[in-house]
Amino acid sequence: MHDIVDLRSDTLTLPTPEMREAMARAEVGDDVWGEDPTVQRLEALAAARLGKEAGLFVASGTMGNLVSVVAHTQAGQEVVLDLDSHIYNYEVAGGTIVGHVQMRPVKTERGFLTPEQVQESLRPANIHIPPTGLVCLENTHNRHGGTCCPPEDIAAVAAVAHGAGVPVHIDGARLFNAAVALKREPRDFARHADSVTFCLSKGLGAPVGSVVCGAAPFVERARRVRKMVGGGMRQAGILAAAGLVALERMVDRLADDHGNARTLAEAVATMPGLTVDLASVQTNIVVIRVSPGDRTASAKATTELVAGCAARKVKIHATGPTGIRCVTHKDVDADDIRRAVEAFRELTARW
Ligand code: TLP
Repeated sequence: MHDIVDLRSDTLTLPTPEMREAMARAEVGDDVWGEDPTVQRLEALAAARLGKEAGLFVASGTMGNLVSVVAHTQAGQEVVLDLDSHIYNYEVAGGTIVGHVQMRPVKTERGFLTPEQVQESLRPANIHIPPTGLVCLENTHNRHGGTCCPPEDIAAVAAVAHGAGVPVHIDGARLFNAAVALKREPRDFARHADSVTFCLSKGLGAPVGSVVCGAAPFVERARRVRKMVGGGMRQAGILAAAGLVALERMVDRLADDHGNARTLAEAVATMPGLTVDLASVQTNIVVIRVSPGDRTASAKATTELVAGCAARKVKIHATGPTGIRCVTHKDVDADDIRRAVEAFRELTARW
């Protein structure tokens, strides 16, 4: 039980005592000089978990995706990705600005490009047309409610891209949630992709950082791009030490977060004026539609719901005029979920 139930994001997780301890003791050096042993241990462990040759510790998921997009592509190429993807919507057009690539968003059913959609999006060789330089996937999918894409589906998409000589990047900010939910190894997902970014600072609880994994030459290019965007960090082992604890200790417990999300979703789905697509609740995200009346009434109800929850010390996030997202994580327990359900119940009782 916590004083405040914070369901706004799993990015709000606080480092564990073990992480703080590891940070205090971390052996460090200048990582730009290649002399930080703790960063090197984290990069090696991450690469091993994902079955890749090398890893690169970066400041954030956004930086991981940016350096990957830029390292894979050349200026003037096109990147095929889902319309609702984080890279397209929430990363401040970094790939376009830094890498000079054009984004080609494709509307998908559940956030995952199909092999047919990738096939249709590949550009023919023609003097007028930007060549396709990269396909990006997102797993789990944030805007679609934490849905998982199984390794077999990734393989099918990658086969089409690779057939045309186009690399595949996975924004796996929450890849470990997908692995735990589908009871598969992280490397099963990564195997079909040329690069994967995953975040240490979401459900895994580390204070800062993500890791990009891929083949050694790709990671070397990504390392140069990281330096270019100011991400060459010095005694970064202080941060990497927490990341090691995250990878070694915090993966299996993600199943608890998934159970809590399910409990919350099933309760909310029974409440008047609230809708949850229970099929999409596969990991730690619950996307709620608020529609007790017409659009204006629903938007007002959404604002009131967020404020009413806050007054009950339950923090939730409005993703749009009539959408709410709740994310479970290690700092939300079963009692907290009961309090959140109670708050929703009181606030919707008279709708
Ligand atoms: N997502 C954050 C916000 O930016 C929306 C959140 O609270 O969910 N890929 C995916 C799929 C993400 O969900 C996020 C963060 C990122 C990349 C970026 O990671 P950071 O925040 O470390 O730059």
